[in-house]
Amino acid sequence: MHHLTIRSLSATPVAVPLKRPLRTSSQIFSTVPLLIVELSTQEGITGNAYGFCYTDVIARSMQTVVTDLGTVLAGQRVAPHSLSKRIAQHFKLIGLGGPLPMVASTVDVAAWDALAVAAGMPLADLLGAERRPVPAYNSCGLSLIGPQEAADEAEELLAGGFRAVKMRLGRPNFADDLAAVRAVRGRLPSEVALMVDFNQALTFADAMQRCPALDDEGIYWIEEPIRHDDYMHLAQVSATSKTPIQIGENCVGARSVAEALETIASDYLMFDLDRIGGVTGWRVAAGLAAAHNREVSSHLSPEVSAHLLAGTATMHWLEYVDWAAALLQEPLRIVDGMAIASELAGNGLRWDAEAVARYRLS
Ligand code: SMN
Ligand code: MG
Repeated sequence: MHHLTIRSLSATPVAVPLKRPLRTSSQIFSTVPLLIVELSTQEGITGNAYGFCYTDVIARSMQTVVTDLGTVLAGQRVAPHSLSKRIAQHFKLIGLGGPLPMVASTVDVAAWDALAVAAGMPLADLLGAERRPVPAYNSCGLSLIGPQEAADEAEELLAGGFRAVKMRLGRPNFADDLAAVRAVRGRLPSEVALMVDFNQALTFADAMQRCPALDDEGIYWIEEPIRHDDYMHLAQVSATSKTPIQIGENCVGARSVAEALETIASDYLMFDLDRIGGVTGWRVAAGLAAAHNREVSSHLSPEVSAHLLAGTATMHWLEYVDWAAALLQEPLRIVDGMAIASELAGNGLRWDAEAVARYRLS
């Protein structure tokens, strides 16, 4: 097959129940709203993707944005580089912000999936990567809960051979965060890495106190202590804290990654597939990070991120969440704490139609 041509886009909003409700410092999730996106081609091949929508109403309302974008892209060649320019042009005046980067990214991911399916190759292979296992941390719990409950849960999260877990911080009183960290750290074997995530909860002044106060608590990284885009202050927090600072899940496109790198806002970077610009955007951003010798992890979307991290020169950690597992014929495999990118042709996202119908948002 020489090339593929877009016929249409379709989107299905779903809300998948979580095994453990997720309490972050700003939002509590008991279900996760995802938007399933399918790109149909005139040649009969379909490309699949999903985006995380944060709220049900966004998942529902982006459905029509995706199908409308399909009418704009119909007849275009499935060439992700050209498509991403076309989509950026389409959203130029309203601006690629809010949920729109997720729309653009899922279309890009679906386009790459269609290409990989047509080529009969797993996505990583199509991108020229060796499908090496990626170290994964378990992010399926450790919300803002009490210390004993957190310690018990941390131990449960090691099932599957995980050698790293992430807990949420940002309780009003730092003493409560510290008690939870100590309970969890004390329960985990010393070789298990413990990441913590403030989800932007702190002011600059609080971060300058609280991050160095965690210096000797055996923490692997501190994520988003303050506003995600306050690179100048993040740089100061990074310089003051011995524990590496991690940011990046809120970087929209490679431009903000370049800025974060230039300002040395953090020690580590993580890319969110939905915000970074899908496969195409990831590869640009990963090139920037590699040029700065900066480790790259993934945020959510573990199935596709496993392919991309395998091809990322400065591959670091994959964030494992099982959110989409219930929707998939073949959920992402974790073997001995490592994520194994799917061997199927494409990105490995093949829907379980019954599950999609069950969780569909009306
Ligand atoms: C996070 C992001 C989005 C929803 C829940 C939790 C968190 C993470 O920042 O990094 O996992
Ligand atoms: Mg985070």
